[in-house]
Amino acid sequence: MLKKEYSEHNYNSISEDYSDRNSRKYNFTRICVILATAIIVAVCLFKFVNHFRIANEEESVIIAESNILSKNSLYDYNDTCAVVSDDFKFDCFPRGKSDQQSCEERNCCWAPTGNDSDSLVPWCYYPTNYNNYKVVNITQSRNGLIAYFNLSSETTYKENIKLLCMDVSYHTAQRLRIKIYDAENTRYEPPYPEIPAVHLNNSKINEPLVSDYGIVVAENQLGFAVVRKIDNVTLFDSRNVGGFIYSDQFIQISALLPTKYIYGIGEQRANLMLDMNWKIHTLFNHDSPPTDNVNGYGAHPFYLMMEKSGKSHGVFLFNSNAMDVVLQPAPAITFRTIGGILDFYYFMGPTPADVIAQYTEAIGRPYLPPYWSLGFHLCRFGQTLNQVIEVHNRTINAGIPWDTHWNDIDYMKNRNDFTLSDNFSGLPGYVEYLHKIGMHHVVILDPGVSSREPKGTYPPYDDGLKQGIFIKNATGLPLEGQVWNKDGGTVFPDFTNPKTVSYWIDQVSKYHQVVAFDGLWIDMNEPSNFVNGDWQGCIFNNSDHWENPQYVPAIEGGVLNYKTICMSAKQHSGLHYDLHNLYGFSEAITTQFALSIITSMRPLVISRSSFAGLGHFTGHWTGDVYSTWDDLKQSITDIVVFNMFGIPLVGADICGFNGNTTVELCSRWSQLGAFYPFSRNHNSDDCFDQDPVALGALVVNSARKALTIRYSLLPYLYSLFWKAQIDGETVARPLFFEYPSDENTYNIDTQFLWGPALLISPVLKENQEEVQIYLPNDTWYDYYSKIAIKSNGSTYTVAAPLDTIPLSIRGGYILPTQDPSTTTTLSRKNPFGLLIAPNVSGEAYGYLFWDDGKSLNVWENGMYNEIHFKYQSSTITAEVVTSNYLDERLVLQNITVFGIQANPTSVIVNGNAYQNFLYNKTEQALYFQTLNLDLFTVFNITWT
Ligand code: MIG
Repeated sequence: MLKKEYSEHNYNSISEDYSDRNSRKYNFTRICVILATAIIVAVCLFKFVNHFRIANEEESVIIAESNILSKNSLYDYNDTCAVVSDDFKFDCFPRGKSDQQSCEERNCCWAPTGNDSDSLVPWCYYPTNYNNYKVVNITQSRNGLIAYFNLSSETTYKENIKLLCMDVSYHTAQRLRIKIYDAENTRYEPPYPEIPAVHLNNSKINEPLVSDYGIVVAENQLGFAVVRKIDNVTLFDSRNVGGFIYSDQFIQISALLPTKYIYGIGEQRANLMLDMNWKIHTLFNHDSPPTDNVNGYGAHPFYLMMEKSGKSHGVFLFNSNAMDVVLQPAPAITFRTIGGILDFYYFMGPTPADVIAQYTEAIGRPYLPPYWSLGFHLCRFGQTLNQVIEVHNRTINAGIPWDTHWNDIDYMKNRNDFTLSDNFSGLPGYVEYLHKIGMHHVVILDPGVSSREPKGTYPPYDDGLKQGIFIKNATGLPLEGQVWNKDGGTVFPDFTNPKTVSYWIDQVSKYHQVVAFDGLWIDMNEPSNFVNGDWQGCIFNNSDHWENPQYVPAIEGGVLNYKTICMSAKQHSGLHYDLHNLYGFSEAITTQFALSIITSMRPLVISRSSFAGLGHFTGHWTGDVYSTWDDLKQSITDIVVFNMFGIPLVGADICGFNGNTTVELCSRWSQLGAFYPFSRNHNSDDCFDQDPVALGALVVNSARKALTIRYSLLPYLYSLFWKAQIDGETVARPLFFEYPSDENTYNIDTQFLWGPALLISPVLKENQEEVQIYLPNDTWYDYYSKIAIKSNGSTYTVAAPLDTIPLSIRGGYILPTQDPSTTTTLSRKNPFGLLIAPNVSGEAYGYLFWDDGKSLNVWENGMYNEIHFKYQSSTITAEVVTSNYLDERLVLQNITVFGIQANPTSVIVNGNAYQNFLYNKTEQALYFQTLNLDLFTVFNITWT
């Protein structure tokens, strides 16, 4: 039989890794392995009935065993329960208090360990043979294989799905999709992001499938494993671990993992390298200041894992329902979701950068932000227009580089969207002035629209009602909650409804005629609600089914509609129960689209709530962080993790949002914040002012110094955003992305990189004027002193005066720069420069992407320039790869070359002798300051 041939072929190539694990922990009877090298047989027959009938005796015995467990036979207990060591116990009673009886009623093992409060090990856990499905009928399909899971015993969870189809498809050589769904009934699947199904080959019969992964499934067993073929490492092994359950409102799958080096799974305040010690990450979008163990604003069921070999892979569960993701020391992971289907994507890397590129290829590459949005932003909640203008003047007078002034809900009348309060009547004039001096303006929008204004006075409500675009309750009327709107009622546009697109464009564009904002800040879009559910409660048919299902993930408040709208509310694309985690994402897509239509420019949109794929449309800020040293440090992890989530345009509120800052904290935060990809100082309404000038000379100096460096490096930063858009690279990244074989870097959460080359090592503690930094094996140059450190992977102490943030440049790279100015509008007119940092072989490479910084679709239209730079054998050359954006002359004026041991005797620029260079012996740096070269023309600079 064809099937068998595959099995045998593949068994050989992957058997080693799991067979020894099997002999230790699992009792496999037969292993049937399916993988690559396949002939395509596109038949998927529903032979399950047959298979069910011919189930062999051995199988029946296993089922019987698990049933008699509840009778607590000692033999069975030893065999299937006692053998499970603590770290491998998968929780069979994740909610409520279990005891022996209730545990054994679930056919699970009961073993109290320690006392209730200090032991995290589950007392009630699955036996090794917990097997309520059997895999049957594995067949090859055109791009992978199909198998069926047959329900063999009911669980305590209601409505177990009788027959599941597992559809394994080989998308690319590095992307594998495993979709497990109800074979007989349609279930909810998220409408976005739309993941393009690319396929490995167009499959000529007999053509081997070349892929980095293998998939292991076995007839009459449960689960599957994903294997990295090249070294036979099992990356995700769900075979016979935990309790695989697939019921209507409780879907659970567990898997053993190869290491504990796991990153991602957000949004939640957590360590960079996640804690495997029985940690639960709950993904259910929620308005709460980032707090340990509390579900955050966004949902990203994605993780990246480093393997022992330094290789890396990623896993994405494409599911938008509320879920718990549990990490335990085995190491193992459990996904527990209350709806939708299991739809896994595996990304094989092998580098962490590759994993993210493969992930964003699936969920959508990051969008290219407008150039001005990479400048500094200033904002606060709780200010009058007069105060806004005061802050404006003092910041300008202090010479702080700055591009965008923001306004919070203060500008609104009665805190209603698309209105202007009387004391902000001067706002349109102020925005006009900002534009005149080359600055920009962003306003906040909440998704909720006031529902209790007098009829005919508030078009956003009247129009929306007429167009029927608000989220509805069971009676078909708009669900009414309460957010900021002073008049006591709020309704929520349903952004999954196509009609809402024109509604939103209409409202935003009318308002744009009043205040000519350049970007939108979308807040409260979890969606947040000050009442639970609806003013009237969630009085819907069968309401418990949705509001209070059998299993509720470990969310704050304990009730799904806590501080949000009813789960039973109706949206165009389904029930809010399923769509909740997509609300902010759907608003972000619509808002981005509306602004592009209205302004015909690349918009800036910053969203608080997010889901996988948001970065294709907007940026994100990390919400209401506290003005504490702890949250200052946490922001580094948050920024690099959101880069892994494909949202590189991300930042935390500089100096902290909640609570008053201190001068020193705000000084250090201004330094670090100058290196957030999205750099904005923002503050709460109940705090004293924290714009740099308000806090005095130290903060002003710190902000000015760090932001001046930022502005000079913007061409480098912008080029990184180009690479993110084109190739899915991260912009801000942790050290291990660049040094995946250096285990020392795996847990460094106090330093991060811009691209491959700029290392940022901020001070994160009070009263410190030096900082310990880790420098991986490479040549590094101190940004200020230019002194080289040839590190073999060690920790160094570097000076960090109160107004200075330590920065290092990595040998081997060329960074494009531009003389800084007080706005990007001005700095974009300045001459360019290059910082050249040679590696041990005296070489360096770099590139510049440049366009007008604001048009839509520049990449698609090819309206940009791409220039590559090379330094080798004391010669600098440029290669113009693309030069379609010719509106501005780009002048290269300054070059600084680090690590030059001796003063050159002669320098030749484009064939002519050049005298005007400067050599600094202490710095070992060579300077050119008056090159006046055209960047579009190939040049050559060489010296001896
Ligand atoms: O309930 O608009 O996270 O940045 O200043 C608070 C007022 C509403 C929360 C946002 C914060 C913003 C604030 N908003």
